[in-house]
Amino acid sequence: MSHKFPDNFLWGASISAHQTEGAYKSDGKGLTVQDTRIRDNHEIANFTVASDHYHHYKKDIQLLAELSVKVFRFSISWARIFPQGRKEVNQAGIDHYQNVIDECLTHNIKPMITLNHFDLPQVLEDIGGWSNRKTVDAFKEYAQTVFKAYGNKVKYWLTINEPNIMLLVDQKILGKQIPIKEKYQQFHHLMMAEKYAFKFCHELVENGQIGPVPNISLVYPATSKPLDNQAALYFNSVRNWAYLDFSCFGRYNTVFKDYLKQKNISITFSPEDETVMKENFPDFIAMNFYTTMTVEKPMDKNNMSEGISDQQSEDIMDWGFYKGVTNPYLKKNQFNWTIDPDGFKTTLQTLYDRYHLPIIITENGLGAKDDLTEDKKIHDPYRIDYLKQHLEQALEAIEAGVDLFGYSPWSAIDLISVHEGISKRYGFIYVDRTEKELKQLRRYKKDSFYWYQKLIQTNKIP
Ligand code: BGP
Repeated sequence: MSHKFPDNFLWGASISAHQTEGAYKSDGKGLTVQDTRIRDNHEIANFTVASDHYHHYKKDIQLLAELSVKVFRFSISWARIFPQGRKEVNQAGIDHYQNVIDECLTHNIKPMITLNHFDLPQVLEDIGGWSNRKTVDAFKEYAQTVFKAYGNKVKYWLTINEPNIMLLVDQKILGKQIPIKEKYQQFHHLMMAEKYAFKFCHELVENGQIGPVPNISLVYPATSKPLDNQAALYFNSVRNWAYLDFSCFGRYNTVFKDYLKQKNISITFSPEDETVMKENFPDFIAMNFYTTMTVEKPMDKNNMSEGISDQQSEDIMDWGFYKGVTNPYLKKNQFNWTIDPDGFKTTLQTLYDRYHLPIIITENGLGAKDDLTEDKKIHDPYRIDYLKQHLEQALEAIEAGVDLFGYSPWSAIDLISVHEGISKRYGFIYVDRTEKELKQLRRYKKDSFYWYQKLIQTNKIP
């Protein structure tokens, strides 16, 4: 075996709009739930400035071209296109992404666009957000508009980033607790919105390809006790498979349905749902992967609640079903997320054998506190190490038969972490966000930039 990645492998790098763009009120943009989210308002962590990618996009794409990436995953801010969520299109918003796409194409980089990444327009949130079926109608209008505007230039599309995490696991992302009765209905509305995205992409974009974007963390049982295995089955079904089974098979799995039944929750379907969900399917799966999780069957109701607090942490608690525990066999990063490259291979194999669809990794990476040295260097061997270990496993998965056609890690440039602001960085490109730099936000290439560049150019892990 050559231990090289396939010749046409899509190497990429990823970002999202609200974590990088800034310019939160510029050129007619409406506010989003991320702009209004209550959080530490310190300038350095501020999403309203972020990495000011809105004004630096040319420079950033030029750097990505130097990195040699073949694909750039970014999201469109819905509120730039429709400041009121629907109806009146903001031409400046359309033009902005047209320019970003053209800049990518000039450098021979394929754009891969996420329709929505955690930033619902605030006006829609004000009418109940995803609880209100009208938000699905607004999304349909938005998706059609975007496909019509850019479909002649963009082949790869992603639907809505991580509905499984945003609604079922980690409410910190939205900065608020959604009442339990509403959360599963919201989830269903998101699932239906995605089905319409599949439908419109296939109708409006010639040769267009579209995929769901789950965050998958495979769940292990803490011991070989049958009840711990059952806990893992339930958490796997709720966290990982509820979303993808609906996308790829057009139904919720029985374990998820039983989970809802035991919680006395029912989901309301609209008359057209049955047809739309069974007729529209993805072309590939875009998977975000950071870690794996370990659970046991909870036996003590003390301190147990329905809510789950942090996406990857151990403090998952769901009485009657599962409880997160430390996995003694895995190391952790500075922010307490476990590191599990072997689990990455297992996840890829599990995913491929379950859905039989091509897979591209659209997020994987290490969040860390990076230091800019006096001579403007960033030495990040820990990031290189993380990426290397995961890519070795990705290569093994490919050699074992998994149809993995690309890898687009998180993140292209430094951005504002959802949970930790700018103190947690992921990028290959450092963004100087010290107070005195807030106007310039200068970019510097990290050691990992040169490492990844070499990897892409040789198709081989250095
Ligand atoms: C994913 C999100 C990203 C990203 C990442 C890391 O779930 O899609 O937007 O931020 O998690 O999370 P964090 O920023 O909290 O480190």
